[in-house]
Amino acid sequence: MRQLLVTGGAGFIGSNFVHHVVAHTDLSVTVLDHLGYAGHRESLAGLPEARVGLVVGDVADAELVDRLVAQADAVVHFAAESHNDNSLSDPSPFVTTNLVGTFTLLEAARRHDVRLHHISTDEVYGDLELDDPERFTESTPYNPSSPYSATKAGSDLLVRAWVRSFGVRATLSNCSNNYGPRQHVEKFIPRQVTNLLDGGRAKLYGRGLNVRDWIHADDHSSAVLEIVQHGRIGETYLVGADGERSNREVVELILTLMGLPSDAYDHVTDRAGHDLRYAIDSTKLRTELGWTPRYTDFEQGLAATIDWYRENEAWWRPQKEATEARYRELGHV
Ligand code: NAD
Ligand code: TDX
Repeated sequence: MRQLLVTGGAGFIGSNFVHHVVAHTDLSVTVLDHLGYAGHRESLAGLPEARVGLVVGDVADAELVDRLVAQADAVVHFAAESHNDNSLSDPSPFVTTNLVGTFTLLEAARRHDVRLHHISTDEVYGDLELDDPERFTESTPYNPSSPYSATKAGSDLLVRAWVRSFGVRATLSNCSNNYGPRQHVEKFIPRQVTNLLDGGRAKLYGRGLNVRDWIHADDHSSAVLEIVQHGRIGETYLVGADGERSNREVVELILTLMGLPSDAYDHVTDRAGHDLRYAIDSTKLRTELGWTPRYTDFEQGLAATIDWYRENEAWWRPQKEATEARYRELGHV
């Protein structure tokens, strides 16, 4: 394997993956990204031009995708509309990118017999009660709640069908909530950090009791690389780092790490259909492929992430005003 095609590689997790691949392998990467509101050319800055190229285009553009897939030894498919709140106000691009985009890649992978790894989310499984002793596993039934998670669930099922019916060489992974550098300021952690850097307040949906299972994006990247190189075709691997925390705990920790009173946040209008809790059991990935996360201390990873936003205002500032304007329209302020 020499050449990867990485879709969505100018987004949050995709760009972290490209940085990870460059640092830890000899592989070359072509990024396919339409540079929508969540994609940033700057997220690939500093990477060696000889090893990383960017093609600006759409994953649902069959002709372009066919050409790029034909040139790749493997495809890693991150491109998606990724934000639940956006999917509640306008689901349409979620259907086009997440479903039609994945279909388009699968058809190209089928034509050219190129291996494909599909990136997905734990949200396809719906949510858990706070006191449920079980966590999501590879055999948990699908039960998505939002238009975002429904389109991700649909894309997973397309991949599984293309493996079974057409022999496409694909693997899947479903990961929990990522944090780290280069995450769009619409997402929970960067929104709070940049609000506070601007002298504003942290914003907690509802009572803040919802639980997310946090993993550093670099640990997600090492898991994906492991699966691309050693995962079994047709298999799904759950990716998580035992990082369950309530949103309120996370906000309080951010405030404390930034030297502010831990109660300096507002409760704002809750998200419609808000999933209560996600939790991943990543035993299969750990035992079968020997993967372990590096960022086991959430507080340390969060502090480093806060520092990244403090030091990289030029990266996030252009997104901030439009994002908060959208949140004002949605009432989450
Ligand atoms: P993101 O929104 O930061 O990045 C998505 C990238 O895809 C952007 O660069 C965007 O420009 C690109 N893109 C979107 N539509 C496209 C299209 N039609 N054609 C080409 N490029 C397109 O999202 P992210 O958080 O980095 O998520 C990446 C993937 O990981 C998604 O598939 C998401 O479902 C999955 N995932 C995310 C998380 C998380 O916590 N963020 C957790 C589990 C899984
Ligand atoms: O301002 C906020 N206040 C708040 O309390 C925002 C933006 C969010 N929240 C809450 C909602 C969620 O319970 O924080 C939690 C995390 O919210 P998001 O960052 O929007 O993430 P989530 O909806 O959990 O989905 C994320 O993880 C799974 C990613 O956005 C998805 O792409 C991924 O599939």
